[in-house]
Amino acid sequence: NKKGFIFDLDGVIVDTAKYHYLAWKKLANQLGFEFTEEQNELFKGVSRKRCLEILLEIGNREATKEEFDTWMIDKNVDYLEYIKNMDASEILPDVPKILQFLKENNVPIALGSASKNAQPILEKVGLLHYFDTIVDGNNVTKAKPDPEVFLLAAKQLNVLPENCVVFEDAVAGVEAANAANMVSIGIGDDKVLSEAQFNFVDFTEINTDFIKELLEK
Ligand code: G16
Ligand code: MG
Repeated sequence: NKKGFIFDLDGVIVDTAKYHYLAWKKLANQLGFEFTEEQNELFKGVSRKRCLEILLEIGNREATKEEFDTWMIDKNVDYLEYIKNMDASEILPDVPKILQFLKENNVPIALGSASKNAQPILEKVGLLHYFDTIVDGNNVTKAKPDPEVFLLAAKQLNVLPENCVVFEDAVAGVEAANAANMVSIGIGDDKVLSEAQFNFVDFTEINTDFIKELLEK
């Protein structure tokens, strides 16, 4: 039974959460309220539209349809400015080691991200060539915790969902992987990601023997 590996982007491959945070904070401040890093946790793995809805709830602000659309665009323009100069130095530790090991073992690899900016980011950091397919905010209609993004990735890899392994840093993403009947591996705080089947602080804690075991299961 052929295996497939699916990686989330933000918080797993690169730490773009800090740039998303800066862009949302700028918008919040323009609208006259504060937005904390703690509140930003709720935004991880969540679609841009849903993020703005939550932000407006936090600030107790109403928006017309027109304002809503404008603010989504404003946030993304700022975000793109923050990530403009991203390069390989922003890849999280030991991510290339795992990707390389999977490639050497001919394991198909997918990206499963909520972000509409996923492909240009992978290009900037020089990891695009590892991915056999990219499923992101441009291809899915239902956001995590809905399993759509991961099920579509499995389909495109031509691997059964139960033979897929997902790396995720967000609660919504771990829930999505579990709902897809995949092996969920939480990257980050195990108290936050308690629903994950396995948990590691980051990829430096994952050795290739562990990956081999997953491949042989
Ligand atoms: C990411 C981030 C979210 C962000 C979403 C949409 O998801 O974690 O904070 O809101 O993408 O991003 P964009 O505005 O670039 O389309 P993931 O699934 O990669 O962690
Ligand atoms: Mg993420």
